[in-house]
Amino acid sequence: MIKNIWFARLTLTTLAALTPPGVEVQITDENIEPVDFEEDVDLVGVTGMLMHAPRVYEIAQRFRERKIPVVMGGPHASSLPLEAKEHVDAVVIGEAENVWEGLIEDFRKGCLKPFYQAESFCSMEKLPFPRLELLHKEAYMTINCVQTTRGCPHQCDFCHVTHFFGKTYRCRPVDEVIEEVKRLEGDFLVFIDDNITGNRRYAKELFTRLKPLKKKWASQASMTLTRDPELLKLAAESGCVSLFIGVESLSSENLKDVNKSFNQVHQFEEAMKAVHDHDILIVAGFIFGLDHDDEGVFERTLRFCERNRIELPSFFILTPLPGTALFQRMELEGRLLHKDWGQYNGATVVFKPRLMTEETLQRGFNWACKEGYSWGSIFKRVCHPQQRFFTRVLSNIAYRSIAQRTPEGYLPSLSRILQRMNDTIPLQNTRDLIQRVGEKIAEKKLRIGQKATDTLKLYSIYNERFKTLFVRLEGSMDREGARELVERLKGVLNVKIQKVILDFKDVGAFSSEAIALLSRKGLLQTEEGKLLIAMNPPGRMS
Ligand code: B12
Ligand code: SF4
Repeated sequence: MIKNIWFARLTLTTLAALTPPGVEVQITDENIEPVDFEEDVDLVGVTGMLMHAPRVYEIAQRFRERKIPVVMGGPHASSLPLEAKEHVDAVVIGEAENVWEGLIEDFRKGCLKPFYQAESFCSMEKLPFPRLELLHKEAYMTINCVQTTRGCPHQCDFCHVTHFFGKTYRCRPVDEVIEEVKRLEGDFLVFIDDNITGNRRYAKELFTRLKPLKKKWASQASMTLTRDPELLKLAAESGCVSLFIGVESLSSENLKDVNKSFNQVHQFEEAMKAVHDHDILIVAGFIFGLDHDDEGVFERTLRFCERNRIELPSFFILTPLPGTALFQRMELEGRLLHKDWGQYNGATVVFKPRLMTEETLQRGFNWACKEGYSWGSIFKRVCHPQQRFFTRVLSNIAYRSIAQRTPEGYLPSLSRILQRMNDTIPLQNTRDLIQRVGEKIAEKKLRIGQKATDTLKLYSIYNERFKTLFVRLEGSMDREGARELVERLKGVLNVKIQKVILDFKDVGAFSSEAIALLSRKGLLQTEEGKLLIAMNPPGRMS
């Protein structure tokens, strides 16, 4: 099943292509086959992401026991070269293009250096085509993987890409990409770029040149793509059938925290629709455990995916990768639980979340993975009259088989309550509204259609550690709004939620009846009995 969605990384096929002629190369991808530790080889190169580090070190040790030198490269070795060096003979920091040949030369002369690092990023021109023929093609959905750019113009705090490539975005000459694509067998390929539309002009040229090849392709792009209708249209016309989009969070505060404010929450639904209108399947990435995530995040996110018919939701637990701004911050705040890299896999909690316990985050994530790929949820997301229905169903079945392996989870008990706490309350009566600054709005003939004031919005966040619910209110409050608020608060104060903090500063207008009700219930006073809202209304307030 997993084979149906698994494609090959370009790392080892790229290294093979960079290897000088005359050196025989063999590739083993441990995702699909075991390593033969008795293999007759002279030099071993190993790679891996952070979570693979313990296994990479084990593999290195087995070969070194046989006195076969081992070289390590890749994202992990590049972030923590000193650690890696303790387990291997040489470490390649960063890209291999400008150093691999020299390293092999040193090896031949018997003078392997401990570290190799190029002085600058490599040129993207005339890169050799990866040696895809060295892979077992039957083990993957496709081995047709091509890279058109390296890096990303953005710098999200949790992402390793900008740390690895610097704040550069390098594009290969379009001619060379087209030549590589033409040589591929079959009509489907994956562009393994981190953000294929990072340079719109380049992407438009690439997509225009791809059109006549009549291939179908999948890739990753940031949400900014959806703001350029011409680019999106070109992507679809050039054969784009699926995009991984990092949505990350439905909270603007979270996105701001991780330097991803270019994802605009209020545009999400429109953005998803734009992609679907071009018949492109969406694989959407969401991160759980960001600092403004409370127990309600799991259900809220899953319902968003169902409402927007996101074909393949991908949930991750926030994972601080060494070298990233996020890692630095977490380390400084003393929030890392350990440095057992094997568990830094995006599915295990390795830090102290701010508003939840570690257990709630882990169980909630497990619940979202399982529930998101339950038949009911799959049905809600894929049942609509668009093309490629079977692709949508089959890829969901493959994802489901992975999700099934997730350990048991549960929906945190407060999830429902928190969803209800956030439902907007419509304003029923504009009569008698008094603005915070002290004028009667009704006298100014407030129209009910006025966006800013015709509702009472609630933004609730629950801090599990302090058992406190924080509710920020925004808009206008009439008697019905106040009554509904009181009702909801009665419902939330239970064994788990012990304290509620209400923030009225963004409520622009109250009716006098609302004020009366709130103060009767003691909601307008601080714990010390001080009045919370200075209304200064004209006339007497009841
Ligand atoms: C394709 C891809 C995937 C595919 C992998 C498919 C597969 N068969 O493994 C999928 C989508 C499944 C995937 C999943 C994940 N991925 Co991923 N993925 C990538 C991506 C976009 C491209 C990889 C690639 O082919 N690169 C092209 C090659 C040429 O570049 P390279 O690998 O860096 O290799 C160069 C150098 O590093 C060096 N080098 C590398 N290894 C070695 C070894 C030797 C001996 C030498 C000499 C040199 C050398 O030489 C190469 C040429 O210069 C990278 C980002 C990127 N741009 O690389 C992220 C990336 C590798 N993924 C990353 C992550 C975190 C993940 C996940 C853990 C995400 C998650 N939270 O679940 C999962 C893990 C899945 C798993 N179980 O393996 C991180 C790794 C960060 C880290 N420090 O470990 C990256 C860097 C992206 C990021 N956002 O930060 N991923
Ligand atoms: S947009 Fe994507 S690839 Fe670029 S820095 Fe952010 S997470 Fe990384």
